[in-house]
Amino acid sequence: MTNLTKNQKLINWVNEWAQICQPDSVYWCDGSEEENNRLNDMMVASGAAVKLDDKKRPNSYYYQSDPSDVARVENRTYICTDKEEDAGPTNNWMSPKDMKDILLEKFKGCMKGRTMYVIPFSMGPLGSNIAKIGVEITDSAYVVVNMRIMTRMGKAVLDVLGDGDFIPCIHSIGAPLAPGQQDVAWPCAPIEEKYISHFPSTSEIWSFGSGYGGNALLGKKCLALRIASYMAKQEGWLAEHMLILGITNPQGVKKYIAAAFPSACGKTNLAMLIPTIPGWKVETIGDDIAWMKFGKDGQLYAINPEAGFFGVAPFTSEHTNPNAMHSCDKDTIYTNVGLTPDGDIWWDGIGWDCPEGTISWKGETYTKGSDVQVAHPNARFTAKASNCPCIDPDWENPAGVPISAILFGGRRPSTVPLVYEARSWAHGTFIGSVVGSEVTAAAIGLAAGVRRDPFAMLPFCGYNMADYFGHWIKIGETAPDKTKLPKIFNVNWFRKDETGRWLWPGFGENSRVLAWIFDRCVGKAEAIETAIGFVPTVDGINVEGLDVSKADMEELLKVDKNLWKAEVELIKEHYARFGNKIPAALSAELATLESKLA
Ligand code: SAT
Ligand code: MN
Repeated sequence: MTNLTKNQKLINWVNEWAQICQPDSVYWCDGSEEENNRLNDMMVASGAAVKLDDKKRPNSYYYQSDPSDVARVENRTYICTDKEEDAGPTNNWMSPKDMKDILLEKFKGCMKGRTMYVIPFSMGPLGSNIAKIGVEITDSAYVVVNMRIMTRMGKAVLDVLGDGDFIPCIHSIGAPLAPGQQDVAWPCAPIEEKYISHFPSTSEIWSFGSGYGGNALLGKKCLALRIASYMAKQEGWLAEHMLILGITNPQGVKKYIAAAFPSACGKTNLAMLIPTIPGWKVETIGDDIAWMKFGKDGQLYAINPEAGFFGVAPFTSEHTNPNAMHSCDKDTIYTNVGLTPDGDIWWDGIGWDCPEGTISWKGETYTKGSDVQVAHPNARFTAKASNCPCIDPDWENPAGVPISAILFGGRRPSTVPLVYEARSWAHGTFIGSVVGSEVTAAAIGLAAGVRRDPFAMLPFCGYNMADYFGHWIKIGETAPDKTKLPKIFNVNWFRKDETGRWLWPGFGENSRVLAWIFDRCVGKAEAIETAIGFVPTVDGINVEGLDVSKADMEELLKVDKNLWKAEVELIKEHYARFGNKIPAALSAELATLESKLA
């Protein structure tokens, strides 16, 4: 029983699942600091967590996962719809009935010997008309303390919910304890028993067997992307795998940009970028997810549904991303990084040598010259957005921020120029539909190599991806004021020359490209129209003080017709996957590109 809510539907739902999962007790999370401290103390006492040195890393904790549970499991992630076609060719599919039959068996008694935590959470600022409320049931206290950072969580959410509807999210690590059985530090189920299941038509999430990241923190990829993308299609808005940043020019004019890149393309780095060009400023709204809706003024407004960053730790440093480094100075949960003998953390690329005696994510001891992998490549920090030094003053504005530009991009060593602008919303949709990049360490079970990752949504689209393309086209066609639609751009920080040398320095220097984009949005910067869209003139991008030659700049902005003809053939192969479901507007864009290249 709880006195935190009178929502009978919620209480009944929790009781029903308590009967199925048979936990020793049910605990309703109020989200208080006292509760958080209690759970942290409990996990330190049980050996699941280590409290880091309070002077070095105040209020921060360290976890090692089970070696089998280190990332999202795409091959165990399902979209459950009545018809397979509605999940589409890019999702694993099972019928809702078959999946629920399998999972109900698994959930039976799965929380024996454990506590069932009830986590009310809001994706988006409490009370925002773009926000959604979910309730996650979990048997993992690690999930509770992570959800407290990543979402608005606890009693305040129940107060806003009242007797309204919530998105039910059921999670178990799938490791019941027999009477007297000793627990392990990171309990979870074997890989073939993990199921990350989504039921879009009933807005439900059932996740079994994993305690890690997006498999277990169900507000993030499961709700805010897979379920929300389906809702967004029904309701006429956009739920996207995009960072949101605010950029201010030297005259004090501010614009907001949303950007989608596949994992491992530096999304968090771009969201927190420190411009190298004088007078410009970048501030962060979010680093992973954007929910966008048209406002009464006809502009597209975005909120970040999250409240924290679940960032990849390795190669985050004072050099690559000082703002991310300082976001995790305190109040942070570290998972699968190294633990140093003085109670600090370490990972590859952190900017200093690994201290002797550091404990690896697998519990091995590092000594100089040993080949111990200290941090897992997908090691993470869970940090509060409010601790980010460059957080935007409007990051919690319930109305969101008006979006002027949308960027797409991937890791493309050749063919794709540093930046180009779409001719129209439909052309921009085409550009988003063909985004491609390298496979990320955040996803296991995939062959390495370059893959298409449309809109960076491949693992996150809760319905048929071709219908999702169609939804994007429709958003453009039905926009309340087409002149106020964001401009769409493609960027590529990853161009190389034939010798494999990077042509563009990246990081803070990307502000030069953002400045060009900003100026395009206010009708200032120069561009030339090419077959693929508008490309900057060779001196269109400010390279003052930058060691990039004119020849390199020409190469970076070149549209090589032969390479693009080959690209067109690859795009046809990519589209073929969706058969005749590809929207006519996108086939037309492809035909236009082909004819412009002829
Ligand atoms: O584990 S998460 O899904 O939260 C992060 C990622 O895999 O991109
Ligand atoms: Mn992501």
